[in-house]
Amino acid sequence: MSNQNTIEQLRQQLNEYAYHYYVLDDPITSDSQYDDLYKQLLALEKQHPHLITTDSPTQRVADKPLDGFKQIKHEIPMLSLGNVFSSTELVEFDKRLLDLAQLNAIEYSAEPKLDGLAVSIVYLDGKLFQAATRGDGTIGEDITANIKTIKAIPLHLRGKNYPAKLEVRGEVIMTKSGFDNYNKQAEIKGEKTFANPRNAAAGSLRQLDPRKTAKRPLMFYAYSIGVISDELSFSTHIDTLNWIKTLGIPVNNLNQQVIGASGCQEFHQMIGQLRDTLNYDIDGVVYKVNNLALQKKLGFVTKSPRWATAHKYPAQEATTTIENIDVQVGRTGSITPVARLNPVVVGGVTVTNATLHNEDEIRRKDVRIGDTVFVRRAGDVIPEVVKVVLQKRPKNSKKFKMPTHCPVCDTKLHRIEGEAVLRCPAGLFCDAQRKHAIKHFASRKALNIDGLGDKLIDLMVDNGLVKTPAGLFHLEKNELISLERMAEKSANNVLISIENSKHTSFDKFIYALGIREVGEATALTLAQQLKTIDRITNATTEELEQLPDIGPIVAKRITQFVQDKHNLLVIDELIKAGITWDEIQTPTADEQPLLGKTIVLTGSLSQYTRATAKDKLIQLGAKVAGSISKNTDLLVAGEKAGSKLAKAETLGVEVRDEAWLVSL
Ligand code: 5U1
Repeated sequence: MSNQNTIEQLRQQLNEYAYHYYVLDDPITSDSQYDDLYKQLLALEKQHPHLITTDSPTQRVADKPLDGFKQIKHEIPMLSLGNVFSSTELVEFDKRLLDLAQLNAIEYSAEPKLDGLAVSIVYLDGKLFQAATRGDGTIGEDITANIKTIKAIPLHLRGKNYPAKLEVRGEVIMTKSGFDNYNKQAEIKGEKTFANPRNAAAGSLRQLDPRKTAKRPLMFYAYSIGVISDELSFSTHIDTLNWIKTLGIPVNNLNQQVIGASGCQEFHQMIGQLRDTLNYDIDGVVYKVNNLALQKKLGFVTKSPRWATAHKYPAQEATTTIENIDVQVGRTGSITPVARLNPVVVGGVTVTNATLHNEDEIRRKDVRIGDTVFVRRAGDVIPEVVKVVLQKRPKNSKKFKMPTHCPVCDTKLHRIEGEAVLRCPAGLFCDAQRKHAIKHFASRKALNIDGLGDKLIDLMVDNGLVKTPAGLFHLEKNELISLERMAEKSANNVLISIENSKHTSFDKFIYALGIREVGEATALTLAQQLKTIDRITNATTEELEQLPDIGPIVAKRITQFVQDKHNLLVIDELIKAGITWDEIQTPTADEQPLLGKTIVLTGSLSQYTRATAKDKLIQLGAKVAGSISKNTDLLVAGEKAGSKLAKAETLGVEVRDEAWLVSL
């Protein structure tokens, strides 16, 4: 084969791999195989520089920084979108269009609205010619050199059926995982970090040196076309997007065709539930009239199309000021610094406190009292301080110093080597830990003591009625009635609930003890494998490590817990107080269809968090491993599965999807 043919074949192969990876979301090669081919191509092009073409995969990164960004006028203005913020406004939007179109129902393309940067990319004769930011909608900046570094964007369109000129519009984003990695690395190198993935994507595209942009984990999803030289042969927007995909350009795979306001509302809800599990930020969804002729008929209002609207979600991030910083004592004595904030609405909820995690984090982010900060609240996660707005730091900002003694019991705090957190070692003799331990013991997944809420537990501990979980079983009615706002009937109900909780299951009892790192799944393993409390309290770390899914850290936590004689005393008192459980049954093969199987999880899952999926697999009898090896029986691959999937395929490991896990 001639050098030219080899080079062309290598390019084709690399483009095909990229298409499967970025567009079809279905990789067919491993990263290392891709890299090998890339190196072969690079070497051949070096030997034969006259054969280099501008659309070769090796030509993504220009080797010189730009002097500045040229301005580019968009041939067709890049419009913005109108907004609806509620289902009432959505119904009004739909009704307005129904009236104008004289129809009974309208079909929409419903799409996630990515929180990135809108860009326009022009292809001439299939070759990426020019890319620009949206700018003010009429004039944007020439970011061609930077856009070319994004591997998801083809330098040459796929196939042969593309128009002479095609402008594709869409959003450049930075993935959440890429953003976290980028910020971590930037901190290590003492470089500028970004407040959120959107700012990171924007900052990356406004880089004058494309070699720097090339190192940023950027992604692109197309959502419409602009200028096109040929007449479109499609009658719907969704068909147009599907065609864009065949040209090798990524299109979001969550886009859906829906009917009417109710279909839009369902989509809004469904994407809202997925929001936290997605690897990119979204700030809403977009509804677009699907029929292109109807779009044309409906036309525009000033700067936005009448036929489309965005339906926003509450923002997950806001800025506010730090009024003070103090510390909280956790269930296991961990000391967490907490920022007391000027109240601010984040994700639809008023936030007054945000975690600062630990002393290292405060130092790393250089957070001070008086600072203006970005606060983020996503899903069930505790609000956290993400970044300081240094430009707004007041002159009198105050550094925070971690306490040396527990703010609740005054015991000297410890920092265990290798751990980031400070701890109060006083255990159940610290009132804060007492309260947490009793709350955990009574919680739904533990002994599930109805009517024993956090406030009541605080009152009981503050009034000296209970000191350990075992104390609950010695409570007297008159003691309860003596508490603030506790009537006789409520006191009776609480005592009945406590009595009813005495009979439980062994795994729930173990979970209720609140051993660090022992969640429900580990508690179940301990119960099923060791069967008696004595075997658990006498087990060595080596014995524990032999059990399915118990690693050295968990094993150490368990032995540390039982080495503390106060904990053994509490277990003893609980049993003496009358706590019982049925003998634990060894699960049947039917209940544990995955018994003995080693399973690896990869990619992002939409229905479960990774932790829940792991728990479910363990409950089904599987051992969950972190990496693929020849001993892996099965890989459960979610969305965007990458190198683990490729490795599994190379090793011939069976691969299943999330639906399979759900069906089990
Ligand atoms: N998914 C999507 N995002 N987004 C943003 N589609 C979409 N369309 C847009 C914008 C600004 O604008 C056109 C409908 C005008």
